[in-house]
Amino acid sequence: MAFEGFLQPKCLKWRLCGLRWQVLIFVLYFSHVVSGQIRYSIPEEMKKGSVIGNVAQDLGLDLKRLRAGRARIVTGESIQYTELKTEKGILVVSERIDREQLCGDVTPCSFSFEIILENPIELHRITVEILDVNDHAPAFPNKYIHFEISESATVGSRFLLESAEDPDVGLNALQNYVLTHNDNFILKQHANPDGSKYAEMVLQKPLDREEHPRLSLKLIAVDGGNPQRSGSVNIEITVLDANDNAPVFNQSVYRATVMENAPKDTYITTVNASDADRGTNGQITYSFSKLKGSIADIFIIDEKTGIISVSGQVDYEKDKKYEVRVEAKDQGGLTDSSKVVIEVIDVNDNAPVINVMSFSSPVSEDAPPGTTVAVINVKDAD
Ligand SMILES: *[C@@H]1O[C@H](CO)[C@@H](O)[C@H](O)[C@H]1NC(C)=O
Ligand SMILES: *[C@@H]1O[C@H](CO)[C@@H](O)[C@H](O)[C@H]1NC(C)=O
Ligand SMILES: [Ca+2]
Ligand SMILES: [Ca+2]
Ligand SMILES: [Ca+2]
Ligand SMILES: [Ca+2]
Repeated sequence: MAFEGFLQPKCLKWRLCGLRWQVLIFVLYFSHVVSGQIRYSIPEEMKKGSVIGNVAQDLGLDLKRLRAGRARIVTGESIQYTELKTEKGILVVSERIDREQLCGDVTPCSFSFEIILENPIELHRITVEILDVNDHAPAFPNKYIHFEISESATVGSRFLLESAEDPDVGLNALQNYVLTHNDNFILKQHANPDGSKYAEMVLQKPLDREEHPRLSLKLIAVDGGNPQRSGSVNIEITVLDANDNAPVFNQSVYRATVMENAPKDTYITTVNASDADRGTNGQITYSFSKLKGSIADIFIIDEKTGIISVSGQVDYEKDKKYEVRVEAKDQGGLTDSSKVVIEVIDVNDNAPVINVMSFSSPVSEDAPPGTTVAVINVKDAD
């Protein structure tokens, strides 16, 4: 029996004796103390002073017995959340009860304590279950999620999204993610091994930087509480360029004229191609394609500006019309071609050439008029 130890001289220090007393009380409790169990359920965050339950009634004790037995709460917890109002026999809230702080993810959430009465000793165990209230909205860690995605990303590409946190439990916790309507992405939701949910965007239709260089979407996380709460995060997508556009000439044929003998650097025409891509993917260089030897000596094209000018001798007598193919190429190697037709305008730069075919000589001075003196062939190149 516990008394034995208590009577031995080992119990010298007061603290040790105190400990023995506790042991003694529990021994008594388990042997012949009247005991009861009550369970109450209350929502978290109730105001201080709110009634949890009528303990006197529920234990079948009258108020006199409560007073006479000096009924009080015994708890091992550092915070005493409840207070016993002996004069009314009720248990009330004495401290803020935040379920999230008290239990975190653990469900059900409860705390227990004893109500003790003396003369004779009675112990009653009270358990208070704390019901969750939907007092938290799902929240994302950041206001923005930024992605840089190439327009060449293939359909089915996945982009993991940040998860939202909702410290409530059960239906009051995060239930669902919703992505604002858009043409390119759909949302896929998954569960982590611990049951928490996360989402990813899956590319459904290829992006096109030339059409939409930026996309703004919104991811919304909702819980299942009543009323429902939600949180959102903005998803900003910068679409990175891919070289998916070839240069395009603004005309299929460029027509121009040039005076023959035009001096070097005389302007003829400008060809112009555009490329919808960005940066080097849209940077165009111009060139003549596969020129026959002589033309290469006559015309030149500026690689950057597309200006075609004279670089050699334009001679109408050799060619009255030049047809040149021009090529535009972006830095990614995509090309387009067009035709330039240059007509040469004649300038009277040739004196008639007189060829004496035959000459009958000498001519006698009395030759009759009409006598053929010479056959002359006149040619004028102009
Ligand atoms: C090329 O042509 C387009 C129209 O076809 C025009 O808007 C642009 O300014 C031109 N570029 C140059 C360099 O002349
Ligand atoms: C094409 O570009 C050239 C050079 O800039 C310009 O002179 C011409 O007018 C443009 N043609 C068309 C059809 O826009
Ligand atoms: Ca809560
Ligand atoms: Ca919630
Ligand atoms: Ca391009
Ligand atoms: Ca592009």
